[in-house]
Amino acid sequence: MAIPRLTDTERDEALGKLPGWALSEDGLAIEIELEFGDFNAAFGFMARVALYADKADHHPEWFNVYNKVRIRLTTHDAGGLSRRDVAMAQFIDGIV
Ligand code: HBI
Repeated sequence: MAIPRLTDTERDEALGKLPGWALSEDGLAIEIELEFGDFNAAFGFMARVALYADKADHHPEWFNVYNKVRIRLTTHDAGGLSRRDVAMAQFIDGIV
């Protein structure tokens, strides 16, 4: 489904309200690294994000080792950042 890519202004405005998130080197994604108490907490977090992703039909690119989770959000259909990435980042910020 076609979804518009954020303009640079929209992107910068969104990033300003997403503490801890950074623009990727290639400018196509936002990224964060999260640290939890242990693997159980990290995986529980990932399970919650997975349920959100399934409902939103928008999926993160992520890496987990023990209590650390690295997340990259981008919208493949938009060829960069879209409002779906901002919404997912806001959801994530709300549950950590
Ligand atoms: N997730 N991050 C991301 N980007 C997409 O473009 C995307 C997705 N999940 C599902 C999905 N697209 C499909 O539903 C179609 O829109 C391609």
